Amino acid sequence: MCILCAQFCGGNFGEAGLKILVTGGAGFIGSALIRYLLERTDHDVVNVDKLSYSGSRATLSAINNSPRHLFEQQDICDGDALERIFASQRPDAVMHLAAESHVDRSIDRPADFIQSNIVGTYQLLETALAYFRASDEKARKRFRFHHISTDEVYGALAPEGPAFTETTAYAPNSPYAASKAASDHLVHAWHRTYGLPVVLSNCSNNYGPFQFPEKLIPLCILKAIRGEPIPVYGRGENVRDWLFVEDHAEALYRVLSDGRIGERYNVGGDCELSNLELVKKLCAVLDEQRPDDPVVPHSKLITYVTDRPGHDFRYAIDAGKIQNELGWRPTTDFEPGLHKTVSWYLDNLEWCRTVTQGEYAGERLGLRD
Ligand code: NAD
Ligand code: TDX
Repeated sequence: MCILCAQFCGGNFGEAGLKILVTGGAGFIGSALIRYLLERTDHDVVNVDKLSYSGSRATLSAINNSPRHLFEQQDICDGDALERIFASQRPDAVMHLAAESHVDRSIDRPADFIQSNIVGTYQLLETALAYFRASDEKARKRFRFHHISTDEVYGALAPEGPAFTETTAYAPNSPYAASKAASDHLVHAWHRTYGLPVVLSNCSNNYGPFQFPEKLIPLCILKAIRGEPIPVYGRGENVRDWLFVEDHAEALYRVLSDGRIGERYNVGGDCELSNLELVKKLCAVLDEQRPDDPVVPHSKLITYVTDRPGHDFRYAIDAGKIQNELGWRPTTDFEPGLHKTVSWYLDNLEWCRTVTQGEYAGERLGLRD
């Protein structure tokens, strides 16, 4: 029984006060994971993030004052820097989230995705393996490398096709998905070939606080409150499976704690919505919370725009394995999760302004003041 988190996992990762190296902890999901680790466990966190356009000190502000959180601004492609961090911090586990994460951007600038997602994962694996091999037996037994990935590696589903399982063949379509698929394969190979103790998870679309406003939900919120067109690609018929980010953070910790070495776990919200359904729900929440906006009802702003090239029609996750093996289930239903998310953005417009002032963000999204 895990003495630390018995109520959550009953697991075997489990000594108190371990040190977890999280990559990408200044981003959306990484920062939610760190908040979870600091609030719900007593592990220490070393956060390695290069602060790309989507990672921000403003996102870290909620966690930076914890003595259990150490921030290292570093690029995971820098092997020397990683070696120094592993040697000085001696982590008990790695949770690897650092990545370029936006599909549209991968279509415009794929090189960054090859570099961070593939080369960066390779560097991290090499550093972790050298560190693992040089560790004593007790540390090696405990060590885990958890690679955080996406459902997009499985490609697109037909409208009525069965949801993705852990044995669905990889068929990535966008440069982003291809780079994540490549990184998943590297992680698997480092386990099979070199014996690195890895676990993998592949999750569906996350939503919640601190998501960079290039992604559908925060982008639509910011456009809608300004009375600007809400861009819906194609006819809005594409389907995504939505999961509240705090549920993902808990799933990640369960996989780290209790997941079987070498296994992958699909994580999803069992909440399939077409983009148009989702945007209409979002507009209805905004109508309640912002009745005095320039254009109300906000749904009047929905505008069909040119589709994303190679746009995957549908994603859906079969989360049976993580539910049955690890007892994880999402706890936040979509409607309350969406209300929470909208309220957070409306209360944190200053954060939105800060993170969209960067080189890429404001111009491409049309969100600069
Ligand atoms: P994000 O873009 O919000 O955050 C990514 C973070 O990684 C940023 O803080 C960025 O600065 C950092 N980063 C990028 N390249 C780096 C590098 N070379 N070195 C160090 N740091 C670097 O992304 P997110 O939505 O939080 O996604 C986190 C992870 O989860 C990604 O691996 C993504 O593929 C995966 N994922 C995301 C979703 C989703 O819906 N957002 C779903 C499933 C899986
Ligand atoms: O302006 C928009 N209009 C629109 O119709 C944007 C930004 C998106 N869309 C559509 C495209 C998708 O079908 O909405 C859907 C969601 O788009 P994104 O928020 O860009 O997410 P998606 O492409 O599905 O990928 C996300 O989920 C899986 C994350 O960005 C990935 O990192 C994650 O792996």
